[in-house]
Amino acid sequence: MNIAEVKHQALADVSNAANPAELEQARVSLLGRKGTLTELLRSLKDTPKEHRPRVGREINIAKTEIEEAISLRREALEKAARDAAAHASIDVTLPGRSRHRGSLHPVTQTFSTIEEIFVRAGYEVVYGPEIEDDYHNFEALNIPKHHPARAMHDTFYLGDGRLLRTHTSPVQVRTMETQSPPIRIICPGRVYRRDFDRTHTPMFHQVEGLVVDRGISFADLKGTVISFVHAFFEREVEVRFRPSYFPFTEPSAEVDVMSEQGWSEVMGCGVVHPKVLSMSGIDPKQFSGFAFGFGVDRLAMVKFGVSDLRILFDNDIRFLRQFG
Ligand code: 2NL
Repeated sequence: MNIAEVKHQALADVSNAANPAELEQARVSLLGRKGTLTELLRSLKDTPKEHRPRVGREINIAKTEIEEAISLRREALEKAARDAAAHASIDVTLPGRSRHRGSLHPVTQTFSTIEEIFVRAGYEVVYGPEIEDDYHNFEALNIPKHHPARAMHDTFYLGDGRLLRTHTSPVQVRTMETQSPPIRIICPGRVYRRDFDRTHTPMFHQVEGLVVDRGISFADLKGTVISFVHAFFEREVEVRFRPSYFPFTEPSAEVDVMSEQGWSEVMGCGVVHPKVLSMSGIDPKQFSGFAFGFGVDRLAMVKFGVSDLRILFDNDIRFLRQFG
């Protein structure tokens, strides 16, 4: 066989090798000690002297080409073997592993729902400091020193006259001091009281609302509260108003809603006490207002049917994942 024929046959043998063993067999029979190409090189000594350099070069070029073809074929066969093995071990019918997406905390979700409802009704959302002074947390709300209502608030005092706000009312007081009616605001935020059991945590979340304008009455308050409760629970839950007492409103009421667990108290409210208006620079002869306040955590509990408030703050991922 001449060089061209040997090369042609060699390349055919290489590409016909169906697996690594066959390829190795082809390599040995071409390049091995008794291989076709080796024999060809050996026959060089019988070639006339003047042709040897050219023929030698041609044989070496053919050898290099064959070696490259073997190497490429080996890679292709090995890849095919790997793919086959992988395919055999992967069950494409298995369900995928689910990825847990993070989600907002139920209290954060509840804040958002509440804010949306009131913003849609034309209210402004106002935030204020969590560290307050005695005046804005108590005095301005008609709760003087030694008033029994102070004991109910279980205040955390910082020892320098400052305190952790027990409600977000001081934000509303500051708004009345700096703005003139009409005022329509809600004040969401963290508040603090020294209280800890199934239904109380020392830090909780509150939203208070305040409307001050000409001719505001208890009827406006009642309509607002009922509309809010229906929007929040996404159905026309039964609502009842019970007479109550707060130093900062007169008359005052507490609001209950009917739920799976029977009547649940969800908020307090009332017509702003004229003294509270005048202390913050609003003339009670020209203006009147209503206010309300509720615990966001408690409202979230009633809505989601949770019975122990403390689990909202345990950060147990198994609990939180249910609100994704
Ligand atoms: C409750 C009761 C209430 C208010 C909060 C308020 C604020 C100002 C003036 C008058 Cl600046 N009132 N807030 C009024 C009635 C009830 O909350 O039980 N909250 C958890």
